Amino acid sequence: MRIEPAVVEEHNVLNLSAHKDGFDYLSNQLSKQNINVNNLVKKIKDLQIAIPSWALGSGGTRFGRYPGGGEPRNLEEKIEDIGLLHALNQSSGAISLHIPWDIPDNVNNIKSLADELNIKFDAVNSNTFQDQKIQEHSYKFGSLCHTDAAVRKQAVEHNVEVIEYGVQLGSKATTIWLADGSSYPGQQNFRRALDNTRSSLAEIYEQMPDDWKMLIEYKPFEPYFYSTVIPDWGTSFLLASSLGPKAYTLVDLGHHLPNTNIEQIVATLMMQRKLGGFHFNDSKFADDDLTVGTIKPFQLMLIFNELIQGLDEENHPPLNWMIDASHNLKDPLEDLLQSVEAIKIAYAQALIIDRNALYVAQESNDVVKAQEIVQNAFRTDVRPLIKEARLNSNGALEPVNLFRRLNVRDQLLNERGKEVLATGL
Ligand code: PSV
Ligand code: MN
Repeated sequence: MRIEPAVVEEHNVLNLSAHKDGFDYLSNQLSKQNINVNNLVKKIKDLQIAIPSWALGSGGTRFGRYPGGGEPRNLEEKIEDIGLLHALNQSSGAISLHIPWDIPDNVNNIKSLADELNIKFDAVNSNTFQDQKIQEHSYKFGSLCHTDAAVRKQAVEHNVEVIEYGVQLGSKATTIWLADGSSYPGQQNFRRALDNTRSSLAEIYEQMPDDWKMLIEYKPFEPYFYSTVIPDWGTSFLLASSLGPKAYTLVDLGHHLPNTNIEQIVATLMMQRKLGGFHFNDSKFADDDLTVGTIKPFQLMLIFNELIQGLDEENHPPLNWMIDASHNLKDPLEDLLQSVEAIKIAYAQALIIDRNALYVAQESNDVVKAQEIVQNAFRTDVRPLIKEARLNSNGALEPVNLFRRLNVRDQLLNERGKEVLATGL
């Protein structure tokens, strides 16, 4: 199924006057604060968020899964689903593949389908957290960190293969998340596990093209419960620094212990020019993979505040932005539309922070003023800016409404059936 531009245009005509009222009011308010609204809208419009191939199907917990049906059955259909999102919001113009779930049968066909739908290939992801049917050695006790050199070799070769698929498709980055760790005290020697991981990563790094980035994800728990080999940003930063300029740390919002100050981690990594990418989601307890911005929207804005400063002030290399969420209760496509919207809202709120005034308040230790400045931005309803940015790029003013009015899920159910389970978690 495809959504034609004329359908989006017709929807926009119907919603235009309501939007204009809100937008004119907000523009007026922002102009009084000396904010250039056109620049703001352009920045919001330019932010593209990659969609992971594994977020298009229903997620589950270890207790069960309740698929809604109509899920993509193969890579082509995953790209088509992202094409639907992109047609609606014009902000989801990239897919992130997970190998081996998404090995392309025919690279040229996949590339031309993606081109047709204006979709690029974001970072490619390796998978050494599951055993595949045809693989010789098991990852039960780790992959790049394994005590056995043969297992490490197999995992290195898999990662190199992932990069090769990425090169064929035009990706420029690989994301490595390792499940490696231990569940019981004494099970693993921390230092040897980290050292093995470092040398395995170095072998992968050597085979990566010069214009590529390696994004190293960290996570303090799960699937193992006592330790993980790369538990935190410090360990990821240590590895990225020892590997070289093409290696960076990747921050996944769900990969922190409760109450971690993620915005401060972002600031530090950006100071070191070592932040490589972002996985957006939200959480109440752990790696809940909830829709980004639902539980902690203020924190999301504060993170964007640091990201904007880092990108402006440190002249930091561009980041890979991606949603990494799971949809247990909602329609995955609707959830992804909400996610992109939430990211853009936080971005816009951070963009309207009066940075000069904040600097003065911080330097003079005016705590109340500094708090007022960030909270004023957070309490501004910036949604008309997001809609205006979508309108300017021929996206839909109300993407979720249009998705529902077009009965997209029913059509996908008719095409693909009810029983399909997309690959993923
Ligand atoms: C692990 O929890 C993770 O965040 C990594 O990014 C994986 O690649 C992804 O989820 C899906 O498995
Ligand atoms: Mn992730």
